[in-house]
Amino acid sequence: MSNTSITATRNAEFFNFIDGTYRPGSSGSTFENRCPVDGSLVGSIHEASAEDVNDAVSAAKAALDGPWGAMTIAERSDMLYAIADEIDRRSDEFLAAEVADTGKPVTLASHIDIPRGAANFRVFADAVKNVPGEFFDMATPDGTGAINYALRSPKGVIGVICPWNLPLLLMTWKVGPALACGNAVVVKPSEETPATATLLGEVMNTVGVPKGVYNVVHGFGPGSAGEFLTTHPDVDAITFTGETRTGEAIMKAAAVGVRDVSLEMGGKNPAIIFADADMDAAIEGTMRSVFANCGQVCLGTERVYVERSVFEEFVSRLAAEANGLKLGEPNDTSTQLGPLISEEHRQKVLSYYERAVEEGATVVIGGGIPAMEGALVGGAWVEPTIWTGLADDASPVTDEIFGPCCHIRPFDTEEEVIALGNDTPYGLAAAVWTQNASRAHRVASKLNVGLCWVNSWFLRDLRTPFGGMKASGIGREGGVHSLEFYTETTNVCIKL
Ligand code: NAD
Ligand code: 6OD
Repeated sequence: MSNTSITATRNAEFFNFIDGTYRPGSSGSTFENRCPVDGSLVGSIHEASAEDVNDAVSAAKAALDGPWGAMTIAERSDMLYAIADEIDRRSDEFLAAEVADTGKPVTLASHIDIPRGAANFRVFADAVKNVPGEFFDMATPDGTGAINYALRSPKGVIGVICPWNLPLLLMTWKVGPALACGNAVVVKPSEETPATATLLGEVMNTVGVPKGVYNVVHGFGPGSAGEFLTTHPDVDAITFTGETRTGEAIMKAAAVGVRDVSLEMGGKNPAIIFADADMDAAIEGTMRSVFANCGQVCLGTERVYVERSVFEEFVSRLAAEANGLKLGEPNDTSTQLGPLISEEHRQKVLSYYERAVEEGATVVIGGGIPAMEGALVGGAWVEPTIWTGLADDASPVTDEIFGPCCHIRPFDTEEEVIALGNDTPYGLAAAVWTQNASRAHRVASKLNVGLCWVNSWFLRDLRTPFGGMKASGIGREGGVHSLEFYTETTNVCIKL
């Protein structure tokens, strides 16, 4: 059963990857992985028991004392480049695996998910080599002085808990910097999307990453691998991406033993369109921010505020574009919109489609289940949907839905729209569309968000701080911010 190669498309078996070896869960428990395009079976996932998670954590701990812990930064950095190159070399397999798990169009996954999987290793390989150290020369009363310098060391074993919406991208966003800093990781992928994390184990073995440095345990959250990992006393820090509710549970678990957390969580992100915006660009950008990945992007827009003088024009243009979106098979390169991740998530999104009507929305487009054909009838499809006319406290305007939908509301003044934008428990991202640079700066500086795009959306420089305020998260990752989270610092003070 060891070192079993997975076939990423059908009848696959998704094993745990522990100490460099693929293995089933010790309890023998498995669960199904279904493709949301048509509900077909992708394969069977081997659930890790508490004992398996313990083995993974022990393997990670041992790796820190082995050859991995002895490597120089330059050697580790070279190894991260080798991982990235191998992902690129096997990008077709990663693409097939991601598409089978998520149903997202290949045109999206081949441009975003898979290349970013590789880039996340390269950027942190570079960062760790180039980050300067801290040094302070100090005077002392006896006149001889002292010098201070800060040493960085890995934090240890990092628990990496991942969601399903951008599985490889978001997992490597954590694993890349964690390994660059010399840590060992135990990854718990989402139960919906086991494939790319599992496949990455083969890459690690191919390029010679020492065993135990990268481990994968499969399962669910409470009472399963997620909880076993986050409550394990030998996990030194936990990095999490997912729902705010889950992040709260993980933060409680991390309090025992006072372990550090990095939490990237939900959002209810506004897009603000001023009348002086380049309207073509605003429509194109808002189409992406609302509908990309079928609305399942934490940074995506679900609240659109449009200056009153261009409100009607914006609504009708966005509706026309959204009506033209082509839903279909992921491998068809003309497909623009895939299904939601699962039937369970579809029920959640559809419940908001119903509530929007009950709470008084005008349904501009969509609002239901599209008429799919053939096998696709069994998939988790929903219509792209636009509403107007809801009150600011209506549930589709306040709750994160995570589907291909948005509410559009007119506004009159800059002050009003800043207040509307901030009227949410979340604080992840915003998009502001205006050609007035002073206004752009003023508004961006007053929105309580971790990321504010002006005249763009999801334009990413991986050296910049990424994360959310308020209920959207704790901490920032990206560039040196990741290095801060994944290392401990020791100040050495030498009296001269
Ligand atoms: P989720 O919180 O349901 O699950 C995420 C992971 O946590 C899964 O692996 C799950 O098994 C695990 N988990 C669940 N309960 C747990 C527990 N008690 N202990 C340990 N692990 C547990 O999130 P999801 O549905 O997979 O992803 C969608 C959510 O993720 C949305 O809210 C979205 O906004 C958010 N998200 C945020 C970002 C960001 O960068 N801020 C990025 C992507 C997704
Ligand atoms: O681009 C990234 O680094 C990142 N973490 C994106 C998150 C997208 C959320 O769905």
